[in-house]
Amino acid sequence: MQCDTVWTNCRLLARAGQPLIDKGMIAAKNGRVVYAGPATDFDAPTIDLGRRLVTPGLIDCHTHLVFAGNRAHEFKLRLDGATYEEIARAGGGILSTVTATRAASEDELITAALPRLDALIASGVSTIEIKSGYGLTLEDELKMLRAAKALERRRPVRVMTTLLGAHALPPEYKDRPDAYIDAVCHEMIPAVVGLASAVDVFCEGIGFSPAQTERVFQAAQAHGLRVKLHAEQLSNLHGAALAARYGALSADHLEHLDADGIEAMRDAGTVATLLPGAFYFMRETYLPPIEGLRAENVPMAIATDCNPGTSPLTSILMAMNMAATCFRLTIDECLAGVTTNAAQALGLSHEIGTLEAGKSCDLAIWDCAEPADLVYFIGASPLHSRVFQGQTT
Ligand code: DI6
Ligand code: FE
Repeated sequence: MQCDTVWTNCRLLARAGQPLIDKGMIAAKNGRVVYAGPATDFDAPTIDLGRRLVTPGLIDCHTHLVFAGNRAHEFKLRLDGATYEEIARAGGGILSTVTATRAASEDELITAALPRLDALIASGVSTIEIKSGYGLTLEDELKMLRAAKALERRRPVRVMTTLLGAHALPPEYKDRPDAYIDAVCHEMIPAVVGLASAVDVFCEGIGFSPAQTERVFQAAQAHGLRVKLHAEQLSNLHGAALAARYGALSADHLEHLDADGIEAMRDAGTVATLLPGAFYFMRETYLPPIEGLRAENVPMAIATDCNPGTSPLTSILMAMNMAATCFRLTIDECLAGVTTNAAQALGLSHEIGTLEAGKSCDLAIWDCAEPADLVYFIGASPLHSRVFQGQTT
């Protein structure tokens, strides 16, 4: 079998949940895996990994990484007792980040995002999803999506972009949410074809209604775009069931998800993306129905939800630790949450998420021996090195 690089002498986790291969090896050609399994003979330049643990490159399948400014001042207000909703209704919250992001140039947005991206890469990430949603005008949403895509040219990472024009009601459309949804459907969605691969909505009391969400989904599908949803985060609007009806890639947050929603997601193959960083940072107490999702074999993904308001989190390892500690996910579920299931939440199961022949050769090489170590440690990242599309970076 032809290959141009071999990595050997490692403890290999080719797929989360599968047994660790103690004497593992990965061979690649032109950036794609041709073999991943027990060590065998290959005639190609070989890199000895010194018994280190190797996993697929990790995937952060839900972030709002591109934004200007920060909201530490609001964090202080919440520590003093204010609620997220109160701050939002007083014109702060998402809209304060909108003001800063509108005032920033595309280059300034890229510069501001790079340190956050570098932190995620240092925690093992090789693929990241980045949403717009802090522009709320056609020009500023496009600016955000271009800045997100530009990060792929600045760092060895794969960026999937999602339009989240329906994130909050901009001041220009105060008291006219349906008119704003018209703009999202007729101006933004047609304009992002080729720049974004999915469309998302914040379906919530302080966001948009299920009826408005459905209009956005219909426009997205009419333009060949997949859909995702911020659903059941603060209340139960049955958004997850609606998203499943439209074949959504994922429904995300889900603290207030009910049994009907779980069944709808099961039947549609919609991934449940858990965002423990927002649960922790917002000091939520309402737990997502993990047992119900587990019982119905709904794939569970884990992401940082990196954003300035509810989850200023820049470590996918920390997100796994929180999912285990706060939501009681198992070690295998945590690893599947940032590999196999996260790939499915991005519609990329054919390309990433496991190490098998034909897929992109994205490796995370760790200074530890056991997968549990990646979930157990809080703080420093044990990442030793990484390979992206077959290239050591
Ligand atoms: N839910 C969230 O937690 C974030 N967006 C959303 O729809 C919050 C975004 C922010 O507060 O900036
Ligand atoms: Fe989010």
